[in-house]
Amino acid sequence: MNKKFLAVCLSMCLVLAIFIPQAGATPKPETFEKINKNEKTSTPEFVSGKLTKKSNKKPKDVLFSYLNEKKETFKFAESAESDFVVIDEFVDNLGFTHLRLKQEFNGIPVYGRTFTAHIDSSGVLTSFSGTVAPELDQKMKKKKKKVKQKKAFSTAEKDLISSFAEEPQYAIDPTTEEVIYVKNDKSNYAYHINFKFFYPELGDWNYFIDASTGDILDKFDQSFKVDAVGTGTGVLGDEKTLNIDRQGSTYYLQDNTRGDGIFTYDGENVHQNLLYYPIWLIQRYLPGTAVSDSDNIFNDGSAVDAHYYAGLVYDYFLEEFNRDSFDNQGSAIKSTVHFGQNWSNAGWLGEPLNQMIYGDGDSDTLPFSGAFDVIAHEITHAITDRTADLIYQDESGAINESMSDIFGALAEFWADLDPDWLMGEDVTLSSNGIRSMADPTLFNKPDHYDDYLHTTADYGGVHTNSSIINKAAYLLSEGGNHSGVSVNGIGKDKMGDIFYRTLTQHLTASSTFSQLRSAAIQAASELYGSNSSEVTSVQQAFNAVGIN
Ligand SMILES: [Ca+2]
Ligand SMILES: [Ca+2]
Ligand SMILES: [Ca+2]
Ligand SMILES: [Ca+2]
Ligand SMILES: [Zn+2]
Repeated sequence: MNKKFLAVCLSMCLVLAIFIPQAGATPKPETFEKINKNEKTSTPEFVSGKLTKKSNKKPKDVLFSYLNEKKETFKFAESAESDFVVIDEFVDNLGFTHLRLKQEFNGIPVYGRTFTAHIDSSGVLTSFSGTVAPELDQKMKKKKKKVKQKKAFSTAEKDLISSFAEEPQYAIDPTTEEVIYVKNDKSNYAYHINFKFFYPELGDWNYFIDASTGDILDKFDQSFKVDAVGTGTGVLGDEKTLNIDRQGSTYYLQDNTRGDGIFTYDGENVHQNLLYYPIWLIQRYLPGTAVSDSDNIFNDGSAVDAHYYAGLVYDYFLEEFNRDSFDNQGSAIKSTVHFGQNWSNAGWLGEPLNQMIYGDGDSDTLPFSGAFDVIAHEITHAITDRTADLIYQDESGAINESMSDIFGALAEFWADLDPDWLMGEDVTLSSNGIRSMADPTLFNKPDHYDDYLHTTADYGGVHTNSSIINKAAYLLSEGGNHSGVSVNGIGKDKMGDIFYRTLTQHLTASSTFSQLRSAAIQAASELYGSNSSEVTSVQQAFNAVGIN
């Protein structure tokens, strides 16, 4: 990949640009791996990096030969071919093959042990996630299945019925499956019996009956009410309900209700200026550790807000524009909080990372994920990446920035979270924001094309000149007089529809301000008719900021 890797920040980044190192620059290893280990089994639970060399082999074969080479590390029983079964495979629009697998032992599924692997278009394995149930060949050696399925079922059902005042009415027939059940370092042949019911209350009970002794090994309810929702306290001290994921007795900031999920990680302040480093090194530290909690009450405010607000931004684009995540294909939204040290910024990291980063702020600022408009701003960068893909420099870069401010503000109005036309006001204590769309001059930004800042800093002043477009968008929505031009406001919904259509249908990588004007007029014509008052308002708004 020789494409420029770009960190797009909320305000001017600390770095100018990050390039994949060329030959002769920082030596780049042919392969490297970053392993997160499971504390109990000391086997890997998430491995990422450049795990294999380039290859023409099938993705599944690439993975299996990697696993077979690492058998001692992963501690599976026999061979990748006999212990792992591919249950899903697809290629995404970037050419990555996604494999989903499950673990088996002698043809019996190991409960809950599923895995994902990503293989890039050059046949390099880039990640393998999931924890292998280790050493089953040893652990299962002396175990015998002695209990009949019918007996196991009645043990489970008796226990279930005795725990409710009234007998549960099954929503569908209970299911029974033979599994290997692994818990606390113990592995057993078991019957997994599942009961789903709505009466006398919502239930989705799983029983695991030991196939050797007939005892209940474990039972738990995984209906929505129990394990999918937690609570947390945000940056500003407000309490929020969170979509979470429970794995055993640990709760994770993983929202399974939106697209392919929303995942929030802790960057653990590992490095002051990680963005200075080459991409392969950054990848060793990102996305970080999944944020978890033992009692499902999350107290890390920056993680709580990053998680909650990312979900709300997902809802905004789905509800308003029928857009399913930033790529409109439901891609997972990942955020890393506690990025850097005293970093007063936030950013979207493009290919190949595709994730957000949030700093903790400094003495003048709060953790940046505490601002909903900031999160909407960053996710809009991801949408721009997948649509107009505006080059992050000069006029196209300023349009890129402005689109993020526009949808950052519109999302804040949509969510009705103390909305305004300011950006970042909730986390910037002393300045009450970093930009104003209503009056850019409050923050020394231009509100007319005559005042366009010509500079080489900040990719050509993208965070400055964006305010010219911001002002036009504000005027289009709210109306008003500016530089002697009167604009009839059309409201936030129509302004948003016009800019969304402009961004996703008409702008291109190198669009200029003038081309943006034409594109917005085109979008408004398509939406409301070429002689509509909306088209007239678009013309007025751009006239008012001097863009012809
Ligand atoms: Ca807690
Ligand atoms: Ca891009
Ligand atoms: Ca606000
Ligand atoms: Ca705001
Ligand atoms: Zn930005």
